[in-house]
Amino acid sequence: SAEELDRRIRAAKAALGDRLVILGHFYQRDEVLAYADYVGDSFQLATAARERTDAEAIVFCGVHFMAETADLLSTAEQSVILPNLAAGCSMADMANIDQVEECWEQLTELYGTEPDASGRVPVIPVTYMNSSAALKGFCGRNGGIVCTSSNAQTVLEWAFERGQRVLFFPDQHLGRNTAKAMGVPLEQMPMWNPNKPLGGNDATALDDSRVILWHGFCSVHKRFTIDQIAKARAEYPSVRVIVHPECPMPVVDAADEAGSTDYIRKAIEAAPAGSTFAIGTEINLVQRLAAEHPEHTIFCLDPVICPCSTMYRIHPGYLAWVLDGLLEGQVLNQITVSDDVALPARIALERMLAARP
Ligand code: CIZ
Ligand code: SF4
Repeated sequence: SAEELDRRIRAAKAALGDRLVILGHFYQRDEVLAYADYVGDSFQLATAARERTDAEAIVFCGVHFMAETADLLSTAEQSVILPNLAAGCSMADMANIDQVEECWEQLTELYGTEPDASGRVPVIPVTYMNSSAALKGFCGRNGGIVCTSSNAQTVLEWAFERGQRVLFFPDQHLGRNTAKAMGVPLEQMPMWNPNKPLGGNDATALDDSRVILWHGFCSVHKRFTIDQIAKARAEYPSVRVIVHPECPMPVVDAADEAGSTDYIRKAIEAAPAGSTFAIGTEINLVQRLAAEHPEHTIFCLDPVICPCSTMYRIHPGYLAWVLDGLLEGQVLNQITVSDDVALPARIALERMLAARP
């Protein structure tokens, strides 16, 4: 029962004390976040993992790539635990290392490896944080870098200083929305479809390319539509519409603003009381923001409650199970990134941290 689980989780937390840290992503359900020592987005949580070197066990209530990132940034003595191994991310799964290597080979054939007159290499790979450690490692090995939804523009600027073009994966929407805001024309953003030779793109599109977009998307954020925005504006003429940059381009264009979770939170916090917000991002986060800010009217653009289905796979039962394991000296569901991947992946993450203004 819920009471029984609550009792087990609290008892384990009390017994383990500072040896345990529980991290909870913004998109987790409230029943799980009730036990989290830190709540944040994937990058904030990875940073928390790095700061809590006193904790032997890091239990990550989020999805697989986030637990991997926590393992990359934590010490070798710490173990990272994902309460349910089936909590993946459908977007991260849309680009696997074999497909990316294959793409890279074809792009190298097409563009060669020679830098241009100003020393810029033909292609710089950029991976969104929402990707496997293997892809972060790929970027580390090939002159590339990681980005988050908060620093995507800074990272693309970094990449354009060093490369003639960017290969951006896995999220086409974040890549397109960010590059468009920087003035890159849509014609110079061909899409790479890993299922077709040369991405199924004609060579001309690839010749003129500035950003080659991978064919990935977030199944939660791609649900938002311009009709939902029109409806919100009709109902609340003064509404501020803020969407996440993982939303499709027409939705980002129709919104008042687009930004990361952190951006959305800060915008709400800075607004005068009595403001109305329509938010295009994951429902658990939107409902929590609404509960935390009774002085505003805050609602989700999508009227159909739609959480991230893989985030939802973490529930208190799994949390209680891994904590009981720790009490018995067992590390269940440990996430480890092997050194051959971890070393270059850390390089790509370090480049991102250094690129930050
Ligand atoms: O869509 C997601 O999963 C996001 C934005 C995660 C994160 O924390 O960056
Ligand atoms: Fe992946 Fe989207 Fe879920 Fe985030 S919200 S974990 S990007 S499927």
